[in-house]
Amino acid sequence: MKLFYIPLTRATRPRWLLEEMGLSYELVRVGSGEMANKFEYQNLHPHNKVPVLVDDNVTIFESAAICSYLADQYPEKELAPSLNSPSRGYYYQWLFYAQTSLEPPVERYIFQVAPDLPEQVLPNSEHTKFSKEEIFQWFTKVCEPLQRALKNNDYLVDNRLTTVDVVTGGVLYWAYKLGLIKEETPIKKYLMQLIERPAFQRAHDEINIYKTVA
Ligand SMILES: N[C@@H](CCC(=O)N[C@@H](CS)C(=O)NCC(=O)O)C(=O)O
Repeated sequence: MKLFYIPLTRATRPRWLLEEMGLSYELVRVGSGEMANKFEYQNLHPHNKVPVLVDDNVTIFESAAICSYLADQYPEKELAPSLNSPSRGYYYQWLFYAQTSLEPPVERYIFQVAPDLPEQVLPNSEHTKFSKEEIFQWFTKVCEPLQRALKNNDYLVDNRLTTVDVVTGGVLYWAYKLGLIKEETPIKKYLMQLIERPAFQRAHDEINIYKTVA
């Protein structure tokens, strides 16, 4: 299995999950902005982005899709509720919430604090008109159901670690690094315990020597 990867990007999420699962995988480090020059790379990702997972004949892009695929391929790792259990509904709920509700204000905030990103990463059309304060309020509002869900629970589904915590934790880790999570809230407590996990630490160990895409 190969994971095409850039440190501290969304590619860290499937890497963290692979570490939680204890699977062996090859990390293929690609340089930011470099993929467009490697014509083979577009066969892997239509927008020349990371992550991409290549598992035998299967090539998948989209970080949350990769994570979901891995959880379903290895049910014995118990990182997703079984298909027909009621918990599966909550699992989908939080998975989609992380991608479609929680991540947008965090991404917008990155664009706000780093407006000089290269055009390929931050197209001119994406330059934000929101202030930092407006984005912070948007993020705080979006977090409300998460705060409630985590008030009396350590994890989002069945009170044990599932793939949804990796995807959500990945988004929240960005938010934390950007300074969007400061107050002592259920979300902060949840994130701090995720950060302490050895698999999280291994996935964020950027001193390994990576292969570069050929
Ligand atoms: N929704 C996609 C987003 C993929 C994406 O935007 N990847 C960024 C890193 S977080 C990337 O590859 N940027 C490098 C570049 O554009 O050169 C996912 O979750 O996989």
